[in-house]
Amino acid sequence: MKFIQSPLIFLLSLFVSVAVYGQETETYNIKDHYSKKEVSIEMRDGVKLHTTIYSPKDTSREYPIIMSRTPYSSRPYGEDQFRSKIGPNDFLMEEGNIIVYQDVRGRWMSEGIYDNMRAFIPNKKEGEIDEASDTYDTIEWLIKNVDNNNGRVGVWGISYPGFYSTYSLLSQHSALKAASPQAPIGDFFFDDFHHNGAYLLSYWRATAVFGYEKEEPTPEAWYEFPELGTQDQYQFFLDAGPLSNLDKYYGEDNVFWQQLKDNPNYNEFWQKRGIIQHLDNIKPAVMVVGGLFDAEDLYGPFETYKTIEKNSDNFNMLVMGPWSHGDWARKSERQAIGNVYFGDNLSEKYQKEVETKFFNHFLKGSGDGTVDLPEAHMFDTGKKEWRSFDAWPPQNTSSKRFYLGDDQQLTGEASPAEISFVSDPKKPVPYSEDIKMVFTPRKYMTDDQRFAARRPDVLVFETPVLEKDMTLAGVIEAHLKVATTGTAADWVVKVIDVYPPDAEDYEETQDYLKMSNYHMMVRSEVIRGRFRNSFENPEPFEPNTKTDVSFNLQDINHTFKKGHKLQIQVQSTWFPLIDLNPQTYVPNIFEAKKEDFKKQTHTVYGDSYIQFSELKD
Ligand code: PG9
Repeated sequence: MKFIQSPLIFLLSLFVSVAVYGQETETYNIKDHYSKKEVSIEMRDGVKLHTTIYSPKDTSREYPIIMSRTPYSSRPYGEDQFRSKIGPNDFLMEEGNIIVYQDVRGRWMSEGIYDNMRAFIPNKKEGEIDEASDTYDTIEWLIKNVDNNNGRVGVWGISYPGFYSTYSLLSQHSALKAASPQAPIGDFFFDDFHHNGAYLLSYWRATAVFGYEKEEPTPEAWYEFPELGTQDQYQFFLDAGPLSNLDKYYGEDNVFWQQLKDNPNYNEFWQKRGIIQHLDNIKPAVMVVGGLFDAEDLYGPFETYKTIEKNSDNFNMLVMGPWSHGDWARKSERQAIGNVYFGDNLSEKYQKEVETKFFNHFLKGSGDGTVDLPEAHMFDTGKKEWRSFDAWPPQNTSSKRFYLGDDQQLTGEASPAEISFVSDPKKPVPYSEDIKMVFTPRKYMTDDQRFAARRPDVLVFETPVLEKDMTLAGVIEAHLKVATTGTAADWVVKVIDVYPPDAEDYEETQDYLKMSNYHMMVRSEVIRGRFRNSFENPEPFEPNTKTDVSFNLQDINHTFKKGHKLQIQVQSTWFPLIDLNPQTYVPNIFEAKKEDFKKQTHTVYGDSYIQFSELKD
C-alpha cells in the first residue's frame, strides 16, 4: 500500500472505522455464510485497487453486488480477521448479496495517489482518471469476473464513503442500478471542515493528525491526546491563541492543515472538489440518508437529494432520522442524542423496512418506480414520529417570519429595536457545556442552551407559550440586519425548542434527566460575515454601518408542541466549534496575529427576521 501526498486519510482510515463503526456488535456471523476473496483490480491507467469480495456460499442462485468504496480501510478486524469494519445492514447480509469493499485510489492497500475529495473531470481526456472512472472500471471488472452475480450493482457508504457513493452516479456504468449516499460529504467548504466559511476548529485534531505521517496509531490514540496535555478543548484552544500557534504540534508535513491555511476562501481549490455541481441527469435509483442532528455532514445529504431531484427524473428519495453521524447504521435499541430521547429500535426498523427494501427492489426486483417507498421519509423531532412526504421540502407549507424584537421577543412585525452586545474573543461563547478534546464534535446538536441564554453576549428572542402545535418543515432563512464597531464578525443563529416547566422527565436515562424548561437546540448554523455577499470574495464590514447578513440553516422537521416556546439565539462566537474571528478584518484568519483579536460591540436591528416554512396540515 502506498502513501500519497496526503497520508492523512490513511490515518483517518483507522480512526473513523473504529470510532464511527467500531462499537458495533456483530450479530450476523458472516463467516458461516460467505466466502472471502481479496483481489487487485487494475484501473484504466494501470493502478491497482485493493478490493475485498464476500460471496454467499450458496451458489445455487445469482446475487447482486453491493459495493462500498472507502478511504477508511476495508482492512478486516476482529479475532477472525474476516469481516471488514463496515458493512451493509445484517438484513441484506442474511438475504444474500455479493458484498464488495474497495480502498479508493491511494488508500490503505490500494495503489496510486490519493486526492482528498478528488475533483470530477466531466470530459476526461486519454489517461485522465477520477473516482467516476475508477468506479466504472471496478464495476466492469466485477460484472465480468465475480461468479453468480446477476449483473446489477448497488453502491452505498456513510460520510466519506457517502461521497464516493454520490460520485459513483457519475460513472455512468449501465450495471449501476442503485446508490445510497448516506451522510455524504457534498463540499468541504460547507460540510465537516467549514460551515459557510467559518473554519471548524473542533475538527483540528482530525485535520492536523491526518497530515502527520507516523506509524499507524492505536485506535485509542484517536480518543486520548496525551501530547496536548488536556482533555479540555475549550481551554486548550483559548490558551493556544492564533491558529498559527497550532503548527508546532504535528510537524510541518501536515498537508491537509496546509491546504486549509492556504485556501481560506471558497476558491478553485474547494470549488472543483465539490460534487453537488455535477448532479444532473442521474439515471440509477438513489436513496439519500442522513441524520437531522448530524454534526459532520448535513449540507451534503440535503443538497445531494435536492439537486438530483431538481435535475433528474430517476427514482430519488430522502430519509432523515433523529440521528447523529452514522447512527442509522448501528444497532442501538434506545435512540437518544445527548439528553433527548427519540424512540426505540429506530435504526433497525429503517434498515429492515427501508434500506433493505430499496436495494432489493432495484437490484433483485422489477427495478421500476413502483417500489412502495415514500419520496421523503422524515422524522418529526418534536412529535418524535416518522412522517412520509410526497416532496421535500413539503409543498403544503406557508412562510412564517419571526422578527427579532426588544424585550427578548419574537414578533410578527419589524421594529425599530437596536440590541447590542459586547463580543470578546477572550471570553467566547462555548458551543456546549461539555467540551472535551475530540476528533470531531458529534453530540452537541440537541444540547440544552440555557447556559448560553444566560450570557450577556448571546441575544435571546422567543415566542409566548404556544397555544397550539407548530410544525416547521424545510430550510430556515436567517436575514440579519447588523452592525459592528469592528470590521469583521461571525454570526451564529440557533433555533431552540423550549420545553414547559412541567415537561416529562426521562426515566430511562441513568441520571433521570430533568427536562423542565429544557432549551433543546433544534438547528444551528454560522456564517463568517466576510462571506455575506460571496464565499469567493470576502469583504470587511464598514464599522457602525447597518449591514445585511443572510444565510440558510439546514432543513428541519420539528413540531414545537403546545405549551412549548420557539426561541432564537444570536451570537458571534461559538468556541471552539469554530475558530475565533479577530473581529478586525485580516485577509487570512489562519495568519492572524494576537493583536488582531479585539473586543467589539455588535448590534442586531429589529428588522432582522428568521423565516420558516410552517406545515399547513
Ligand atoms: N465526513 C467525515 C469526516 C471526514 C474527514 C475528517 C473527519 C470526518 C467522515 O467521513 O466521517
